[in-house]
Amino acid sequence: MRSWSAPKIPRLPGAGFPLRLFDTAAGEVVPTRPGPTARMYVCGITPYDATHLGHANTYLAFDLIGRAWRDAGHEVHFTQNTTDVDDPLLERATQTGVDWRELAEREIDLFRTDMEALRILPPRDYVGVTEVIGQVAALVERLREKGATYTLDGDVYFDVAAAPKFGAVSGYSEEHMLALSAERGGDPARPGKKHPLDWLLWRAERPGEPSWPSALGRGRPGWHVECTAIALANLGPGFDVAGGGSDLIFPHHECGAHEGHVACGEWPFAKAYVHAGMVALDGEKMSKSKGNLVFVSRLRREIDPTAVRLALLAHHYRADWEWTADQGVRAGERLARWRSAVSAPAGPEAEGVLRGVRDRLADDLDAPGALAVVDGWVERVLAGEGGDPGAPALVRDVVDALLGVGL
Ligand code: 5CA
Ligand code: ZN
Repeated sequence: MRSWSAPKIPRLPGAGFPLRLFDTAAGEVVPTRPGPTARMYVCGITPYDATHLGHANTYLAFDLIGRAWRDAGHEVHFTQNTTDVDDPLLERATQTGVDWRELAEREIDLFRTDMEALRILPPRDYVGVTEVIGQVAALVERLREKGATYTLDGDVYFDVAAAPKFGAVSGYSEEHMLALSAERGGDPARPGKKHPLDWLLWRAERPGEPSWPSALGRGRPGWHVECTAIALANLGPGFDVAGGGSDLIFPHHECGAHEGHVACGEWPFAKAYVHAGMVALDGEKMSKSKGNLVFVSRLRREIDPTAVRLALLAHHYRADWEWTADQGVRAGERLARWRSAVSAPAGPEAEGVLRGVRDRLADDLDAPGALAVVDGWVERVLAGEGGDPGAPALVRDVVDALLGVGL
């Protein structure tokens, strides 16, 4: 699938610090140790509605990771899927009388435009599940050959008993897992399953639903296995970061990790599982199913998209927080101050800004700390301090390359 276009990234003097990130599986901040090419998989949208601020917040977190790795001298191989066939998409298409393919195409297009407006670095591989059904089915086959699956009325399930490390990613209790499974697309109560936490790998054809031929019979992929297959095909096992919002910790990333483990015999499937916090509106997590959404496409007509990005950066990526309109106003004011300061003929030396922003981002993406470093320099310029005629241009480049904020 076509990705979106990449913003230009200015080159900065020297190199950034090694990046440390909070790994959900480890339960602590750990150093990332990528090779010359850092490999990252980030779960993409289910395209049945427009991009909201929660999505934007999540994709911004992984954009910062890509920028920090690049700055530290790595190439970045970034892969993202689109869940372009799944129950919520099909349900929405039926409700609105639109063909599911048309709905997906329209929302993916809007997503690309939103990502470009927010200067999110594009994935190298942007893969729609419907483009790789054969790959997904082949992975399910492989899991079947390993004895990790069983069939129930034509549907193929992963047998959780075949995953010796189940729970290692989320660390959740079985009770909590059962509750989340029911809430997030699983079917713990389905009669005939060996264990309530067994998950669907291949859904046999149902009347009126799209399906594809495969060695497993006609049908379509279950959710988790699509990401495992796409990550494996593009990045291989043992990649550096698997990521998404914290609502993907369980079951999505937990299940995917064990599919990868059983299929490849390698653990961990991803070296770090990184999760962004949830953005809320009116006291509840923003979600397409609840409808309490602030769409990026609408917001960026009201305020400068660069201010939208700054408003998101003002929160730590792991925090859960609630959107309020005044945050957009404050971000707009900050943007105006920054723009005014980098337009000054000179400013106090900016090496410290470069070092400070690098330092804050390397420490588990402390974007609010990085903004404070820039604010400090900006306030001095606006108070009339000069000195170095090269400083404003350097700050402009630092903010652009590392924070993705174009001044
Ligand atoms: N297609 C699957 C992943 S394979 C999916 O979860 N799609 S989604 O459209 O529901 O979400 C896309 C990404 O945005 C996921 O990483 C999800 O964790 C994140 N996300 C969804 N809602 C929010 C929210 N309110 N705040 C922050 N991130 C969110
Ligand atoms: Zn995914």
